[in-house]
Formats: sequence, C-alpha cells, structure tokens
Amino acid sequence: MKHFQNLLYLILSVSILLTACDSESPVAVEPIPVFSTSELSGGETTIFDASSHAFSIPAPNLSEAALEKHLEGDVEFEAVFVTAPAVVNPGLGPIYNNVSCINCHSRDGRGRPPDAGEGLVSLLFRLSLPKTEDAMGGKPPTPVPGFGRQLNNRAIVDTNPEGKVKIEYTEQTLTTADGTRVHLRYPNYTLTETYQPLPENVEVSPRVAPAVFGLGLLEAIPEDAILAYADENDADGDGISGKPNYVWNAIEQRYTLGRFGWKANQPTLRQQVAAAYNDDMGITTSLFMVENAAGQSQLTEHSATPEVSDEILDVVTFYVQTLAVPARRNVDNPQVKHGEQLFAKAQCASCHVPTFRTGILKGVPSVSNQTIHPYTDLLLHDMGPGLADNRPDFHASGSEWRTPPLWGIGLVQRVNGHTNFLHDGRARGLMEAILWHGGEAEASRQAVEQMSKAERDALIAFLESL
Ligand code: HEC
Ligand code: HEC
Ligand SMILES: [Ca+2]
Ligand SMILES: [Ca+2]
Ligand SMILES: [Ca+2]
Repeated sequence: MKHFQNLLYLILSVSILLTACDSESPVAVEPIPVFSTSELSGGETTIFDASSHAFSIPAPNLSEAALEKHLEGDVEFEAVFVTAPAVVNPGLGPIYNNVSCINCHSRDGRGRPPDAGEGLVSLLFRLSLPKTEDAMGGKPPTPVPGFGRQLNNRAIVDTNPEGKVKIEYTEQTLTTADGTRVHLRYPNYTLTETYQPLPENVEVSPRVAPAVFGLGLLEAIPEDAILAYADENDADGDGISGKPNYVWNAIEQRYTLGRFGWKANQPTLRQQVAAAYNDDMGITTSLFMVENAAGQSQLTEHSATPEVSDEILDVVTFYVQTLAVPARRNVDNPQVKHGEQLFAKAQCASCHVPTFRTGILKGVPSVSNQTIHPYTDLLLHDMGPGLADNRPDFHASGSEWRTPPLWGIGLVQRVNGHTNFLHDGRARGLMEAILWHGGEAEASRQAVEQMSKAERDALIAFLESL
C-alpha cells in the first residue's frame, strides 16, 4: 500500500512537472497526497458520496459481521409501528408523535417545521414545569401532570392526542454594515386543542429532528477531551464559556455527561434511542418500561414485557453509531479556503471545534481512534434571548444550547430538500442561522455583520463544503 501510494505521488509529481514545464516559471514540486486529510470529516468512516443518500451509508470500515448488524438496524429504523395487537411492530402509542424513526429523521437527515397548513411531522415540543434540584444535585425537567415530558400530537383510534400546535412567524430585518438587508423569521407557538387544560406555568421547547450520521464518533470522544474546552466562568476572558450538561443516565443510575439532543440532554445513544421509542412513538423498552401515556385516563393497557426487545434496541443503537460521515467537497477552492479563515477569525471555531481524536467506544471499533472534524464541542452555550426557549433541561438554562455539529451541513439541501436550520428550523438558510447567534456568540455575529458581501459569500462557501 505504501509503495502504491509512493508510486501515485511519483506519477502525480511527474505530471505536475510536465505541466509546470509548459508555464513560464517552473516551480519546485512537492509530492501531493491523494486525499487531503481535511476532506476526511469522519476519519476512516468517511464516505465520498455527495448524493441525496449521503447521510444513509454504512461506515466503509465495518467488518462483515458489523455491516450485517448495521443493516438489521437499518430495517428497524425504518420499521412502521402499529397499534397492538398486531403480528409485526405492535405497541404504537396510544399517544405518539410519529410511527417510525425515519419519518422524523428523513433520509437519516434533519427534520423541519411544517409548511403552512401542514401538520407537525419532524418537529416536536418538550414540556415541563419549573424544575427544582433533586436530592442528588441533578436538575431533571419536571414532567407535566397529564402530559408528561412532551406534547404527543397524534393518537391511536379512540384516543385523544394531547393537543396541537399553531405556529406563526413574524419577520424582522437586520441590516449588515454594507447595507444588505437580511430577513429573520421568528416563530411564535400556541398549544391548542389540548385534551385537558395545560398548567399556566408550563415550559415548552420546540425541537426538530437532527441528522443521525456520525454519532458513534461523537460518543467515542473521550470525556476529558470535551471537558478540556469547558470554561464555565470564562477564565480566559474571550466571552465564550462552554458548559457541560450532566443528565440522568438510566443505565448507570447516576448523572453523567450529556452529549446528544439540542441541549445535550441525553448521555448515550442507547438511552437516546430508547427515549425516542418511548417519548416519540409510545413504545416501551427494557430501559423505559413506563408508557409515555402513564397517568392518563386514556391509557388502558400496559404491556408487562417491553414492546421493543433488547435485540432491536441493540441493532438500532449500532445503526446510529455506524452511519458514515460524508467527505468535504471543494476543500482546495480558494473561496472555500478564504471562508475557512474567516470562520476562525470570527471565533466560530471556539464553539464549532473543528477537530477531535476519538477514544475507544466499546463494541464499535470502526469509530474508535479516529481523527474527526465534527465542528462541535458538545458543550452548552448561552445563545441569547432570541434563541431562548426558556425551558431548562438538566443544567442547560432556558437560553443555552449544545453546539450542533456542522459536518454534512452543506448537503442538507441535497438530502432533505430544505435549508431549515437551528433547533426549531426557523432559519431558512445558513446566513439566517448565523445572524440568530447572540449571547456568547454575539461577537461572532457582529463580525459577520461587519463582513463585506464577498467575505460573507466565502464563509457560506466554506460551510457548504462541510
Ligand atoms: C417525532 C419525531 C421523531 C421520531 C419519531 C424520532 N426522533 Fe430522534 N430525534 C427527534 C428530535 C426532535 C431529536 C432532538 C431531541 C432533543 O433535542 O431532545 C431527536 C434526536 C435523536 C438522536 C440524537 C441526535 C443528536 O445529534 O443528538 C438520535 C440518535 C435519534 N433521535 C434517534 C432516533 C431513533 C432511533 C428513533 C426511532 C426509535 C427516533 N429518533 C425517532 C425527533 C424524532
Ligand atoms: C458561543 C458558541 C458559538 C459560536 C461562537 C458560534 N456558534 Fe454556531 N451555533 C452554536 C449553537 C449553540 C448553535 C445552536 C443554536 C440553536 O439551534 O438555537 C449554533 C448553530 C449554528 C448553525 C446551525 C446549525 C444547525 O444544525 O442548525 C450554523 C450554520 C452555525 N452555528 C454557524 C456558525 C458560524 C459560521 C459561526 C461564526 C460566525 C458560529 N456558528 C459561531 C454555537 C456557536
Ligand atoms: Ca405502547
Ligand atoms: Ca406527552
Ligand atoms: Ca472562554
């Protein structure tokens, strides 16, 4: 392999020498690598595919047995659940948000808010009452009596959905230093047709389904490496803090570092998946045996055995751990390179951390010991009042969000047919998403507002290369 690579360098060098001879001033020739390392966003799990399937491809470095397990998980991720009793995939509801994982995580990508006149599909609303600290010093969200942790807007026959949501947008305009006007859309949510009155002091958090590729790599980042970026009291004075969330770990029965979800509110992918079955689909697993409708008069039956087996929970977890990360494109394009410099200069990289080295994730060698480029620190940041949901989630305050990874963001249009970004999908494009940044990212946003049009275009070209 090494020989082959050297040979390749040689051939490339010779051909460059030949072309160099044509020009006026021949330049010294360095061997150039076949792939730039910066293209390999997911290390050895990277795939070179920029098609509409870019988020749905198994990591190319899986063993044959691992690939088989991944493909079993793929089938379960797409499985449509129905009302019990049924032969295949029973247990749906009685109240739920959607009938399969893939219905929300469309093409393993991201969801969006509904269009005018459309019902909720891949946007859901977490609910809670103002929290109090528990005996162990944790801050779990307090479920709302009769509604639990989330508004379940769909229900099986003869059962009432918990309610509906009316979304109205208002527009505000921001003018950049060079006089360009950018429109920002601000959502207003009203919970309607609730099956019983909601308490006055209910807290509501809108969240769209994020993409599910590359997640095993994020799970494999050593905790120390994440905590190294935490700077809760901004000791280095750069205006950016970065705070770890500590969330309830149902497997370990203690509080551990949160990594997944828009507020880093889930500690592991296994728990995230089990919670999705439970909260989003009304399906019990060994991890969460209590139906999401518990405590409601409309819950008549309660299965004594998990509605989804541990085998299925295993393979679905493995599936979201082992989806490949798409490679970057156009890394050597001068505009993209310029944009990358501006990204660093505007301090974007302080939160959207470009590079991590993964440790060992037990049972998942393909994501272990990889150099990756996720553009996240997995920490919480105060993003200001404009983005606040005012619903704390464990240690995340009402205005704190986890930095989302930016890898693959340039392919969202291709895969999902939209460019709705941020936790509630309010942004209709990358620039709108950036211009919502406030709080700790205030200086970053101001830097972007001060940029010339050419610089803003370069920044976007860089993001689109991810
Ligand atoms: C109703 C829509 C919906 C359904 C159905 C759904 N999800 Fe999700 N999923 C979401 C939302 C919204 C989030 C973000 C949750 C949060 O921030 O708390 C999410 C988060 C995730 C994450 C974490 C992603 C990240 O980057 O942190 C994983 C993994 C995931 N879901 C897997 C699944 C699996 C597996 C299923 C099926 C068992 C499923 N989801 C069903 C909407 C859905
Ligand atoms: C203080 C930390 C911080 C800084 C600095 C920062 N971001 Fe972010 N970024 C976030 C967080 C947190 C979110 C999620 C906010 C939300 O969804 O409400 C986000 C969201 C985004 C998104 C949308 C991602 C998605 O999945 O929807 C983009 C694009 C983005 N940032 C780009 C940038 C760029 C470009 C810069 C520099 C100009 C920047 N960010 C600076 C923390 C930061
Ligand atoms: Ca059920
Ligand atoms: Ca509920
Ligand atoms: Ca700091």
